Amino acid sequence: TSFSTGTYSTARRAAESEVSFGDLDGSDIRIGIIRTRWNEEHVKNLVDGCRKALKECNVKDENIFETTVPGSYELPLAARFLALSGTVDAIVTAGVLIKGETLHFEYISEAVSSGLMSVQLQTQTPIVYGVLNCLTEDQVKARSTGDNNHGEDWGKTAVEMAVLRNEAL
Ligand code: DLZ
Repeated sequence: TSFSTGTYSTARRAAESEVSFGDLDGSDIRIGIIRTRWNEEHVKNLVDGCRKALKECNVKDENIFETTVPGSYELPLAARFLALSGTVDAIVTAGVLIKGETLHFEYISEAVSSGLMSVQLQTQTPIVYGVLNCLTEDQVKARSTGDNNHGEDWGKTAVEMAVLRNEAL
């Protein structure tokens, strides 16, 4: 099937070698971005990185749908609503959790991570886990700016997984 001989093998080669993810064709791919309003400045940098990568993969601006939620804890349910709407081929979540003085961080991190995994398995819609879980704001900056903007990886992952989904379903 195309699942085993097409994009999947391309993706595997890319993971194992220097093949550029930019080779992926996102020209017919629809991407949803769900971003949090918590830690807005950092999330903006990550979303900018994501959009840059989507552009490099030829995803059209009109095929990118963006919405916001209050905080990371809201991401799984919002992702489920968007996935079930059938309007996107993959979803990028974008949030930043920074550890405070209580156990809040641990509970939310775990809930969001397992919640997003459940949603993508239940809906067969790839959900990119775009949540930074950091101990300090400096750690966030080191992962959301310059040459190490994780948002770029999230965008490329979304296109790769969307292509895989559309081949598999
Ligand atoms: C309440 C809260 C706190 C303390 N910290 C963060 C954070 O660092 N990052 C984040 O995305 N959200 C935070 N929130 C908000 C929760 O995710 C959530 O929006 C509220 O608990 C309401 O459900």
